Amino acid sequence: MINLMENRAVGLELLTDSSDLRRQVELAVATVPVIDVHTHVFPAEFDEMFFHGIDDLLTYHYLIAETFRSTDISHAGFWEMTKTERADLVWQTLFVENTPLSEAARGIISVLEAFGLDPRAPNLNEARRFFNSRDPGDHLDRVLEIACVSDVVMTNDPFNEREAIFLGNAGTNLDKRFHTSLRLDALLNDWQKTIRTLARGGLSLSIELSDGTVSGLRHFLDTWIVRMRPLYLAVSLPAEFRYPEGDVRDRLIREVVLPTAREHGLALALMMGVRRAVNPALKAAGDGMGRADIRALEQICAENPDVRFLATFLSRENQHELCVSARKFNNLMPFGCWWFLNNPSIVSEITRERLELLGPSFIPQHSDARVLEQLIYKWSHARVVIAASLSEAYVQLLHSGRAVTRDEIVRDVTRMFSGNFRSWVGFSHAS
Ligand code: RAT
Ligand code: ZN
Repeated sequence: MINLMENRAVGLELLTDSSDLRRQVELAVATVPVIDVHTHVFPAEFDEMFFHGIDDLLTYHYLIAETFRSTDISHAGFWEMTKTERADLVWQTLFVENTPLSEAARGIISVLEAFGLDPRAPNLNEARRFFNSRDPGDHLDRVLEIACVSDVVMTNDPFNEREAIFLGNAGTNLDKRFHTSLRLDALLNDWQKTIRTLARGGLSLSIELSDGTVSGLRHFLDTWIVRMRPLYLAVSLPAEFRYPEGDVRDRLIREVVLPTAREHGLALALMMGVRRAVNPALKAAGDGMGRADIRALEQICAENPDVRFLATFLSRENQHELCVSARKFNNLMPFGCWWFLNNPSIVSEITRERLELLGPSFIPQHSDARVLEQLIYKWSHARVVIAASLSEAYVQLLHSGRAVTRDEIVRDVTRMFSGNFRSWVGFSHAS
C-alpha cells in the first residue's frame, strides 16, 4: 500500500533534471505496449502465409534487394534456388563477407541477439536448430513480449482467392491479439484482373462500372466486412495518383469505397507514393517510390468530413506537407514511417517534425513486419529513435519553463502507441 502511494507520488513529481527526464522517457517508450497498426504478419492458422524463423527472416525482400548489390548471381539464378539456399546466400553475402550495416541487416543481428544466437556464426546451422525447436505458441508469446506489442493488425486481401480461404476459415476464432484490415489494392489498382477473379467466384461485373456492378461490389465488401470485422479499410496508391481524376479508380473510390467506409463507420488508410515493379526481375523486392500529390489527399479529406482517414507517404519529400494537411483536416491521422523511410535517420527527422507540428496527435510508427520475429527489431529500433525525439521535445519544453511528470510522459506515449489508433478506428480494450 505504502509502495503504491509512493509510486503514485513519484509519478506526479516534476522532472526538472534533463537526465532524469530522458531516463523516464526511455523507460516509458520501452515499456508502454504498442498496437502495431500495419503489418503483414499472420498467425499460424494462416499456414503458408505464416512467416517465421531464420530462413524467412533472411529472405525478406528488403534483404534480397541488398544481396543483389554485393553478389554476381543473376536474378534468374537466385529465383531458381530453394528458400534455404537463398537464406544461405543472403547470410554469406551480407553477414559473413560483409558487415551488416544497413537497417534491415542490423535488424537480423538484433533478432539473433534477442535469442542469444551468434551474430558472427559462419553458417545458419545453430539458428535453424534454435528456431525449429521452438513451440509455435510459446514462441509467438515470447516475440510479442520482447517486442512489447499488445496487438497486431494484419493486411488482409479478400480479393485474393487463396487468402480468402484462410480468412473465411479464421472467421472470428483468431488469436485475440491479431486483427484484420481489409486491403483494397486489387480493387483500386488492378481493376481489370480483379473483375476476372470475382467472375470465377460467380460475381459478374462490367468493366465500365454499371450500377449493377457498383451494387455487386458494395455487396461483396459488405459481406467480407461482416465476415472479417476489419479495423479499417486500406489501399496503397501510386505516386501518380490524382484526385479527382475521372478514371475508373476515381469512380470506385467515390461510389464503392467511401460509401462502404461511411456505412460501416470504418476508417480508410491511404498509403501513398509507391511505384510497383520498378524492377520486375526483383519480384517483391522490385518496388520503388515517388513523390505523391498531397492535394489528392486533401481533396478526399475535404469532400468527406464524415470519414476518418489514416495516411502515410513513402517519399521523404511528402512528410512535411502531410503534417501541414493534418493540421487542416481533423479527419486525417498520419501514421508510421513507411518501408524505405523506416531507417533511424529518417524516423528521427519525421518524428521530430510531427511532434513540432502536431504534438502527440499522430501514430509514430507501424512495423510493416512480414516475418514474426521482425517485430522484435522493428520495434526496438523504432523505440530508441522515438524516445530520443520525444526527450528532445520535453527538454525544449523544460527550457521554456514547463516541466512534465512521469505520469504525463506515460500518458503521451500511451496516446501515441495505442490511444490515437484506438479512438480513430473505434477499437476498445474489450474487443
Ligand atoms: O513494406 C513492405 O513490405 C512493402 O512490400 C509493402 O508491403 C507495403 O508495406 C505495403 O503494404 O504495400
Ligand atoms: Zn505494408
